[in-house]
Amino acid sequence: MFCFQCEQTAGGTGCQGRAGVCGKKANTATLQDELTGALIGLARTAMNSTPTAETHKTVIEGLFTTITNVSFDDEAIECQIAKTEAAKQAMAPQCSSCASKCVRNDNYDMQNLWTDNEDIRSLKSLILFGIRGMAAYAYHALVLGYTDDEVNLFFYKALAAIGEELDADTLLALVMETGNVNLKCMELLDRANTETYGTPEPTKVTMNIEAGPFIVVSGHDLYDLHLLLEQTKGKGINIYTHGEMLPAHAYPALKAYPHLKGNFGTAWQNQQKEFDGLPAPVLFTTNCLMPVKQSYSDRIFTTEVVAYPEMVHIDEDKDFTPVINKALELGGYRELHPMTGINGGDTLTTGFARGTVLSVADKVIDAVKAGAIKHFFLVGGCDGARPGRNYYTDFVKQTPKDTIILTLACGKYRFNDLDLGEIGGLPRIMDMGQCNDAYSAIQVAIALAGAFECGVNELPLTLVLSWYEQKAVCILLSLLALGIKNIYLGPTLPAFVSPNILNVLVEKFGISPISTPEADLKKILG
Ligand code: FSO
Ligand code: SF4
Repeated sequence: MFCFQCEQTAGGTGCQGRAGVCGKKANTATLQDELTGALIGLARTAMNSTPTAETHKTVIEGLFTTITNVSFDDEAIECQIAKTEAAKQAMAPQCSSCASKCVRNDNYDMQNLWTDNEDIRSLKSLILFGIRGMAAYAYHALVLGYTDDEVNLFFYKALAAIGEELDADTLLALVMETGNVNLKCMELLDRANTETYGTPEPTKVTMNIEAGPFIVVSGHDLYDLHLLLEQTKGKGINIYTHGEMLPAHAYPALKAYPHLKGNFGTAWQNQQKEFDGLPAPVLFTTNCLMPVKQSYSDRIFTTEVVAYPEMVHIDEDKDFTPVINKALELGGYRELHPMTGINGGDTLTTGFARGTVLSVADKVIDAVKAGAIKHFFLVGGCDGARPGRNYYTDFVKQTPKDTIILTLACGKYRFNDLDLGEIGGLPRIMDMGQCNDAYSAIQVAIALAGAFECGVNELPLTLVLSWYEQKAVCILLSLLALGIKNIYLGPTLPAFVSPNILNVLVEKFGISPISTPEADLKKILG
């Protein structure tokens, strides 16, 4: 196997041998490559044909399947490969019986990519990993009935390009296009979420778990959470979010359910410890699922493209009865179970998406003009297991009192239980939502730049990002496509970015690796 798509890749260079650091086995990695190769074959066919809504769905699901910590299940991946082949066959039925093969629609052997010139491999990896992340967002929008043909058709263009011999300049342009299209995709998901569930409102969320049966819901998919809330109504079962599902509490149509009680635990990488002995089932709607430990293996349920061998998978009919029955059988804690975040706080506040922040834009602008707010930091992205990620906790703790910290995605669990006080009635830490709510952060930055009549790069705003998997890749590409400069990135730089391509990113965009909170803060604040 060879895989270097995430931040924890072995030795900082690539996972090889029998299994990856994430627990993905060699055979699974090979099947994921086969699936990607088949998706390139499908894209090649689609470029000269008319893909349907069903074809788009197949591509979106296929790409989403290959994101880190989504599918560990060979059978599910084989099924996805068969689906991809069938979609191709539907577009070009003559291909399979053609006597004079033109190879134009053939699947691609991913070994060609992994063994290519390192700069070409690097650029193509940025595109491939970027569209994998984007596919997850397209999926969440699609289940709510939102889709965009510019986004859909770009998947084919990008996939087909990975199978072509293209020069670095052409690929670099496509890397930027990936960022631009992902911005559209995040906007689509923002629209899907807010039109369906309302504009997020600032909401305090407890980490304490009440006595009685409960279900923990992890991942990003609000639609799955909604369906589960409906199906558990009046059953005496409470629902707790986990990881990236925390911002769901802020959506009016979801917080209206009285049995949506609070948030269980912290970021994804702590799940093996936090789920040990859990008297409740956990439903995974997306990443990040870790290899399941024996001690809680009877209580993990998956849905969508998330899959793990032997765990019960809830199909598209979305009948959550097995999860509900498991919650009733396990019965939950006998009495209130106190839990805290990593800094000891037991309350998390979320819901500062663009709607809320822009509604107090005047207040924010006045505070900046009066000198009460000196600087904004966007400290966001993924969490992960590396010890170096303490940087983000220390960084936030050390920010001066006249600065605001905007945050999003699961990296916030490093500091979202801290109370850093307020500036003019606004909390100093504002959680804008999930990783895809980077769209909200971008909208706020653009609005502030408009109010101060300057460019986004001239604002007193610095982005300090943490990355782990492929959604972070597509978000980074969107920020670069917008021309945002001087981003701090950590905890390490992606293994798939070659030294030459890194030079391009540093020269064009001033990307810096994080160093120490002290040194970086000194550099930023002068
Ligand atoms: Fe985190 Fe996992 Fe949202 Fe990622 S839970 S790491 S960027 O999946 O998607 O922030
Ligand atoms: Fe390794 Fe990450 Fe790939 Fe898993 S997803 S095999 S940890 S590089």
